[in-house]
Amino acid sequence: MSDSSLTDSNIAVLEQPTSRRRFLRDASVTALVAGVATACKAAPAQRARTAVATMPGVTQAGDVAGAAAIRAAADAMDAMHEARMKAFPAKTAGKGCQVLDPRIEDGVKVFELTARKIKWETEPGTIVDAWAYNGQVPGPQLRVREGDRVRIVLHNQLPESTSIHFHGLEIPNAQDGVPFVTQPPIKPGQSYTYEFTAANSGSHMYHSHHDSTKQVGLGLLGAFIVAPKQPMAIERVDKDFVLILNDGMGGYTLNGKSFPATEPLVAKLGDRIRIRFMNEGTMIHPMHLHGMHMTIITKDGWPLPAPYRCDTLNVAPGDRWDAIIECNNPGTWAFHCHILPHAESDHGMFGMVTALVVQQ
Ligand SMILES: [Cu+2]
Repeated sequence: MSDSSLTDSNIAVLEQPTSRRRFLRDASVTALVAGVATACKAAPAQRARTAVATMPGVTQAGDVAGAAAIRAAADAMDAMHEARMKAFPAKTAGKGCQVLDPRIEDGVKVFELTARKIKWETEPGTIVDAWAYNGQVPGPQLRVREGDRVRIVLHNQLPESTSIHFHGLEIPNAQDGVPFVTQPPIKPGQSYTYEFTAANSGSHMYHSHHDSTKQVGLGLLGAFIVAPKQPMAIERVDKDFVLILNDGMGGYTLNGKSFPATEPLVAKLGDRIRIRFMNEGTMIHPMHLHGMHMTIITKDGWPLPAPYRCDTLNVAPGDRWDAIIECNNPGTWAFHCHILPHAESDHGMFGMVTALVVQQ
């Protein structure tokens, strides 16, 4: 991770009195555990001299103890930040957004989805109640080609009725998945079949459209990607990543995980990569990439008349944006939501943070 983002965020945190008080309380506990307090006691005079030398205006002998305490607190905070950073990418149980291969029946691509309650680990030791398709948050990634006939069979093993809406797909009204508008709710224990032709290509989504604040927030969502018959030249990429943003009951997540359990995007120097941003949450998330720009080529699956460049992309709820990145700057680059409370606290980075790793 680059130091510049950490510095900016830390300053923001330090300027918040309530965070500062909470930090000092937590820091004292962490310092004891980490042995930082012991180290401070071992050389208080040295630490105080160093601190005083770097604090203009501190001239009284009585300030020395205060300076030592400030330095000890700073060390304790830095130790917490370092520990979270060094844990990345942390291992957790379960991986969402895995590509689900369809079975083919008379030329139709058939996907089976089972919705049920699961336990989901968002970061090491943080296990939340989730509602999931096929045991994954996000649900499995469905990939078809423009013009394909598609059948989705949903088995509802939830304690509530549900439905699936295919977000962005232009399909017959009866398949739109909205209870009491286009279909009855799918009751607990029932199965339901959707079938349509994938007419418009692009990065789309599927999610519950029943009690959806709760059901989508708990994890009933996924990517539905329709490859175009005639791709644009710029779409020919070395790697194709899906990044689903959510801010529901699992907290601030990228593909169902919070930093440091988020997955880094790894590319080789010279690679051209694609990132398909999808927001299944209820808040806007401006995703900011360090070190390189993004070229935005599609919105909601539709090619932009004039692709544009940016390093911060506002992704609103329901949005899909596709970005191309020419990976021409080697290193490990921070890549995070720039609403800072979604990305960093006084304890270090969390939530909507990952990295683009450009290997030489
Ligand atoms: Cu955010």
